[in-house]
Amino acid sequence: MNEPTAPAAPSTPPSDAADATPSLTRRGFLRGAAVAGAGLAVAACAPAASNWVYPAGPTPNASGGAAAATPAASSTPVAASPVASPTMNPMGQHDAEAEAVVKRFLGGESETLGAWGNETLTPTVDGDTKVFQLDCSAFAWHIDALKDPVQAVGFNKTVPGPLLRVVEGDKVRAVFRNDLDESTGIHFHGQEVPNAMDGVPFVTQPPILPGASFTYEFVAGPSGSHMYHSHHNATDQVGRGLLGAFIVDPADASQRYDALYGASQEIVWISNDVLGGFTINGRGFPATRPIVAKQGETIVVRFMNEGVMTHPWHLHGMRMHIVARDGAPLGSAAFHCDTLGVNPGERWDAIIECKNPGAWAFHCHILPHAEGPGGMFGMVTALIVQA
Ligand SMILES: [Cu+2]
Repeated sequence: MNEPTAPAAPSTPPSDAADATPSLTRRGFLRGAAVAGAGLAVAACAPAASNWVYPAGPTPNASGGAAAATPAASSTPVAASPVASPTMNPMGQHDAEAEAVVKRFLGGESETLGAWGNETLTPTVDGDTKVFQLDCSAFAWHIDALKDPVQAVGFNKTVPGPLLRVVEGDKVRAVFRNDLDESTGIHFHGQEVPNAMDGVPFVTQPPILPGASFTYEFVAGPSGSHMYHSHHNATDQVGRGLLGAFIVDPADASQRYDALYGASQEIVWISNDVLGGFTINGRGFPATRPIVAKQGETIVVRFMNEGVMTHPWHLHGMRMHIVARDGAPLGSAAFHCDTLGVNPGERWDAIIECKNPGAWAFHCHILPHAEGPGGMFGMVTALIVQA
């Protein structure tokens, strides 16, 4: 199976965004998508042929602040014909801001911010054991190109941390060095580890003090989508980014998603709702990465929730086939949906047949997590299906 769509991550910081050289592949995709950009805006901002419009000029919420979108209470919502006519009000500030943020997204902002998380970390091999070296540290992290960076803590200086990938039954050794100014402890969420390897300070181990290291050793299993994260001062540490994906492929290759469903692309999708607001893989719209697929391609999305809130993920244009929860195949209980609630700590695997061409909004349907008076933000991306 192919790795996630990640192109080579440019290291250009946002201040040099104008000189950035985004992935040509992805930029090419996005240029193609720009043709469908109006479609995205329509899909995401429905009702496009609205029965209300903002008046021209600034609105009380035009700054895109946290105030809830209350179009009904805006000064003079105008009941307009659903059929456009020359007498309709011109686009207002809301429209202009919504359009501008979509243009930033389609212009490839996601590739101007430097490294992305979820890059697969290749282990070294010691005899029959796969060895991962991880460093916990604090660093500045950009949620998007315009906001000031946030002070993150994370593994190997990305949020999420590197993707750790092994095969069921592998012997795993993960060495965590703590370069934070506070202690930590690391838990492999979803793995049936020996108790001493469970990573909860004062329950199974002393905290990993600043400057110290701790080595976790276990046999990988069960298979599926799992996570690793801090289990010490976790509201703050996980909230600020000390988290990552731990994927255990089934030992029986016939049970992997490429073999079972013909999935040719895999997206790891880790949500968080503390560091810098509402994020997917450490970034908020319009700096989230689009998923780009060919028409007819089948992809798998591994949803993981490292935040403190439930997020119902909604895909426009196509249904998702939900085939596993917390790493466990659902078998005959697999189901189809277009909106999937993912609770904190849960992982759900979705197979998507990309059969409907276009640029499709893909977002959390708790609307204050995704769209406001300044347009879309936070937990929004798009599935771009190229015909
Ligand atoms: Cu949400």
